[in-house]
Amino acid sequence: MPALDITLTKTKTQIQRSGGGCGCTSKTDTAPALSPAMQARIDKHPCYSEEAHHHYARMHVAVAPACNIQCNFCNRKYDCANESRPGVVSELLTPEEAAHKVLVVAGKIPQMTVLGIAGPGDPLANPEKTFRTFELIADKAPDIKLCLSTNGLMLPDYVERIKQLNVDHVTITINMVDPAIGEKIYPWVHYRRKRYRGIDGVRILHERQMEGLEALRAADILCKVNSVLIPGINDEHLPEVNQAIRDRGAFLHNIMPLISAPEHGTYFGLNGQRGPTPKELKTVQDNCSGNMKLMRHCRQCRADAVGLLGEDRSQEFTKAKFMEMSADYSLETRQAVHISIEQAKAAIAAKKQASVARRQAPKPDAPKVLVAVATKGGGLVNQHFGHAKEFMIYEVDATEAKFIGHRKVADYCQGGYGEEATLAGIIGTIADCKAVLAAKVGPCPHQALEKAGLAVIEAYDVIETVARHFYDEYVLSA
Ligand code: CLF
Ligand code: SF4
Repeated sequence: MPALDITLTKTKTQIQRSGGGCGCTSKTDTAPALSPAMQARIDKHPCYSEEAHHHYARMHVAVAPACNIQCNFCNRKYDCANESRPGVVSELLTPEEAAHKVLVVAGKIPQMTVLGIAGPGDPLANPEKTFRTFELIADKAPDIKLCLSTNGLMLPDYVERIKQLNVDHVTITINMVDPAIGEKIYPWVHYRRKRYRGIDGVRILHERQMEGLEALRAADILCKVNSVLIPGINDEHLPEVNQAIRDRGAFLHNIMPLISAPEHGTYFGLNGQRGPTPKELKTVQDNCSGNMKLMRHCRQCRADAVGLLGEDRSQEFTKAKFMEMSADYSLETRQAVHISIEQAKAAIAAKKQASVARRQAPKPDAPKVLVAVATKGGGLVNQHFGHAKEFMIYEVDATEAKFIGHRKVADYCQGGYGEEATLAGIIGTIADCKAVLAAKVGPCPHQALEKAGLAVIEAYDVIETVARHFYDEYVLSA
């Protein structure tokens, strides 16, 4: 793969000020700087490194069907909602089928660097299948990082085995550190052949999660904590969770929105429990930022997800398809691809640096603004507006352009035609932004976006460079 040619081809600035910035008052994610050794551990993990997620992919294999707890946001027909979008069903695989699938995908998508087991139930409620899968992959594809996501109930029993297998990344979903709050989330827990209902079960879960977290720290395994934000139940409690996990050495906190559509048949979905708005999510994330790294780029993947975060290539690798494909894993080819990705990353970093160096001194009252970016990955503005299924949202101010999340949308251009209602929905989703940055925007959406007060920036370049360019003109035009 050649190094990326990063060229600003066209930047059209039709900046309309529509009253101040977004009024954001977010704290910066000021986690302590990482040592080079720690940086190397996350450099190619798309979930643990925001930068890596532009370039490197992950895949999951669905080998773990059983679960040992009940979450009120989960329906057992579907994948584990702690690490997946509810309402998604994955095809179950044996460890041998899973290992074959990994080798196939590793050959076809050499930028896939991480294999995660995240369901469809809890991986540690299915320890033999989970660990057998890891063993097979470690043996045949030693450059692939192994990753595990669990509700934490059985984690203390398996940390030693996890360490032996060289699994360096473990996620625990922790939604509370107060069992009284947990009672509203977990109706029962099945532990050592006994079912515990209500607060008795939640206490066991809480103690085991804390114990597991400390055991991971003692074993020097990187731990990410996922927390599902449930408005009215744990929204005000999550800063306490954040403090507790930080005290026990968690590396990263991922606060994800509850998804509770009634058609998914979950307890919350059927009882009218709503999920948070993007603004509510950001507020809680901001309240928890400042002392540890916060993940804001999670896509709540399926238990058989394949590809870059934000793209879903799982349908290219269904069981019927991958069992017919040959496993053409090649360590040499993969290493060559990774070298060219690292070269592209270095070129992007140099461009970002140059755009910062060229900037004029910011005005003291310069606002923060949000911009919506259409990207296919690579850290670039490089996608047509009409093809975007999500927009990455960056918050830009006088000092930085910071990724703060993504918003899913229906793609506007289906079969070459754009639907007016779809366009209105997209504009509604990004209405709090001041600009759309895309490789190309058709005349019709262009007009509609400007009418809604969004500047349209057409460019093909590093995201931060385009965002900064827009911002400088936006502020200057004030
Ligand atoms: Fe998978 Fe999870 Fe490992 Fe990543 S996902 S097991 S840490 S390789 Fe990532 Fe997907 Fe979010 Fe999970 S975007 S749902 S955080
Ligand atoms: Fe469902 Fe996952 Fe909770 Fe188990 S841990 S009940 S699979 S969401």
